[in-house]
Amino acid sequence: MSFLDEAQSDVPLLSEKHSGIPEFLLEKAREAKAGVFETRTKPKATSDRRPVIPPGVEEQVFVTALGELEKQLGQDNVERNNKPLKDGWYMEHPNTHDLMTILDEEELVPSAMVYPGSTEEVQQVVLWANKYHIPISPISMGRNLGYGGAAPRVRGSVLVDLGRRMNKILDISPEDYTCLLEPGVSFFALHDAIKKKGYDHLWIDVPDVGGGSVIGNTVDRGVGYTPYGDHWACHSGLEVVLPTGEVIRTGMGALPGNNTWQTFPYGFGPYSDGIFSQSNFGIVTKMGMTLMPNPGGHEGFMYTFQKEEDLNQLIEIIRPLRISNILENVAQLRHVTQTIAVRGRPRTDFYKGEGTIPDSVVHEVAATLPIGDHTWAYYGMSYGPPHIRQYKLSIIDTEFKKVPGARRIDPSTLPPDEYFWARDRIASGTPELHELRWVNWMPNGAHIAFSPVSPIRGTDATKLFELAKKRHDEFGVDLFPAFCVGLREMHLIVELVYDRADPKRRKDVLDCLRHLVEDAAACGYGEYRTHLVLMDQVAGTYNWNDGALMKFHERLKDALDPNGIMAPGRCGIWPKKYRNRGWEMTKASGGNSQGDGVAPPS
Ligand code: EUG
Repeated sequence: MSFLDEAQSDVPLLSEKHSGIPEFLLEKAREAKAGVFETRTKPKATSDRRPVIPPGVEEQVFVTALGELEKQLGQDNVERNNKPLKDGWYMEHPNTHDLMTILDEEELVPSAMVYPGSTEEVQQVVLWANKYHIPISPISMGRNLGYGGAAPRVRGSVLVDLGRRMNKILDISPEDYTCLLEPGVSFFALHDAIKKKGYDHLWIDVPDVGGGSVIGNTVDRGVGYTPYGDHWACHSGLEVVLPTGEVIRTGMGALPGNNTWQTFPYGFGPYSDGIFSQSNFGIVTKMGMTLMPNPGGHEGFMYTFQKEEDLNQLIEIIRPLRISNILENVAQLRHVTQTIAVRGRPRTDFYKGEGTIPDSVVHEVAATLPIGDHTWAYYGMSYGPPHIRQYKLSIIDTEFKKVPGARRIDPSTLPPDEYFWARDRIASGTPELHELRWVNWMPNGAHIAFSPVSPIRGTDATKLFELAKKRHDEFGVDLFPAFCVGLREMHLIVELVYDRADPKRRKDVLDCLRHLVEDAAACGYGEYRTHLVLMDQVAGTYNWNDGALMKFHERLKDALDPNGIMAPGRCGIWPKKYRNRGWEMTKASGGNSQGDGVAPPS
């Protein structure tokens, strides 16, 4: 009936569990957890559920097949998904469904979860899937929250949870500044291991929340906030199990006896790595990652800007500074509404009305914050020893202050629990947990991201902001935009927060997202990454020359995965036997994720 037992159990530590929290963040995690359960009204699921069957497979065949896999992997490593769907929260997330569900939570559920313990066992799972024509869906750790979490796109797929048993750091090289990882290594775990080894000269790059898998985040082309923020660009070398069961190593990994797998990403011949990111062409079982040298000092800085319209001028100032590396990291430019929400209090503390929270209320609350009233807050980082930083920071100060009303916030005036310090740690390679606090804005808070890419131009920033604002007003969703500034482009991340226990609000938010994707595409903008339920639509916007790119992806899919077993539908790529059967999710399909069966094996 209640979730008191869930709420009262302690947060697992990294020393106890591969997905656990490092000691230094335990108190913060306990507070975050209390906040999450304080606003939870969604009844806890208690009853067992009807077992789910993969499409195109008979129940009896499926049961026999699972029995066979149990013999190979061991009984503890094969689980049927017929138990109650237990939501947990970020640190204790489920692999049975999408914790941040936007559809009915029974839509995107696996039929079973399996836990291979080695690359060989991943191969066995893949061969098994081919034998019985069972769709499988790999996850590293399942913390891709806001983009689908652990869920498979095809209901009834068998989830291959790699992280539980494949979570070793295989190598950290203090000479080459590289590491070699398995899928279950989180940013928390990698940071912890480097600290424990005393390698103070090595930095990692972390995203907003550090619980995710380094491999998972990188192959989904996630972003962090140091100069090494483009994770995909910073990886070197993959080991991949193909959909037919063979294993390959990419780049220098293909050369037996090499010592350059993690230092030279390309090897010889076609650069294959690309087809294993945001795809369903293979399961990455090992990945090399480059590490950043400790720059010998760092200094976080922050500026606020008063008016919404300042965006245009500010972005024009940022572009040349960023391209020339005076602004050195992937910084964030955040909107005041999210600044308020990231403090972790529910919206009802400030406003009890319907529709979006009024500007007057937002600014009244903002005026009481340590950083004062504003509309935009820029969080940046300068690296190097003091005299090097001073040179760059003085240029930045002169340029930013050209915006009327711009204010530099002196960090020494900010209390230790201020969000600024979380950004300060993230931009200097220390993982954090603070970000997810804005999920408490709504009861049973869930989030899903709209993530278009644009050049670093004032007109583009303004156009995307206005476009998002218009649709948010229409659907009554508070606007949480943050611009993450890469080297020549920006990822605008708009997080839509909703009550996941309220079907009406879920539908509103999904409708709003579908409009946003459509509106953006009409202006020539595309998303850099998206949620499972939006993948067909987003892939459909990348349709130059009569969909030539998707046709190419489908040819690769049919060649590499003739039985169509590997994560069907992921990133909009459907294997042959699913095509033309209504599996694509569009505006018209509403909340239904399932098509009309699959073609029989040929
Ligand atoms: C965030 C950042 C992302 C993303 C999703 C969420 C964090 C928002 C830069 O990429 O894809 C504050």
